[in-house]
Amino acid sequence: MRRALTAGTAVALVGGAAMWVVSTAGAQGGGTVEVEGKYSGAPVLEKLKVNKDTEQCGTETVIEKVVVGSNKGLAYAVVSAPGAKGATKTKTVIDQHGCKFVPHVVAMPPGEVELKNSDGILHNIHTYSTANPPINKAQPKFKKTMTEKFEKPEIIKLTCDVHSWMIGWVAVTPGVAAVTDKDGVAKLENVPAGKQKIQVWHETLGKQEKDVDVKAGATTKISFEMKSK
Ligand SMILES: [Cu+2]
Repeated sequence: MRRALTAGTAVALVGGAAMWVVSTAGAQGGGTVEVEGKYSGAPVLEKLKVNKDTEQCGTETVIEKVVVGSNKGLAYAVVSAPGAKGATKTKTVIDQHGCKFVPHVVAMPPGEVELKNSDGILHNIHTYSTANPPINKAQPKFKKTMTEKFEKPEIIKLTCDVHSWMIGWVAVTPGVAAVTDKDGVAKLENVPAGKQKIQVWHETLGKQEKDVDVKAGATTKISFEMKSK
């Protein structure tokens, strides 16, 4: 009787191990979604004369509202797969450099963000948010880094009250997300195979949603086009 029980336990363990192997293979069995954003209109750039902190800020700046690259590629669009959970990412860093937020748009999982002040002048972090507590904090010239937390999914506008033209965006997304580069391309890695929704957001052009059928171990390409409002 005792022997039979032992044998039964061993079989169950082997069964458990086999299932574990299968589920690991499933987690790695995602695919890549390559998203290409297009905008057929002209870039929208607002030039401004600057008369303060000109040593760091320059005497003219550009507010980039719609940035269009080669082949009509739309830059700075946030692309995300809300159905792809458990995104891991290295620490998110936003620098204040040349009196601009660099990068202009970031996508990050809920958690910490490091705000750098490489200009070495007074900046001020002022966020506009509803799900996350708003931040309105001076970052004096001697404070090279500040760490803040955005724990709730939301698109947060970042401004500086010292330099009115400074605008940045932080897309806090629980799923896999990326920002389109200067040619309008963003890659979402490790998206689970099968039908997924892809959400697109642009600061002045709005939102779109696309369906994609993700193939394990392969790259699926999709595109979207945004129009001026
Ligand atoms: Cu500033």
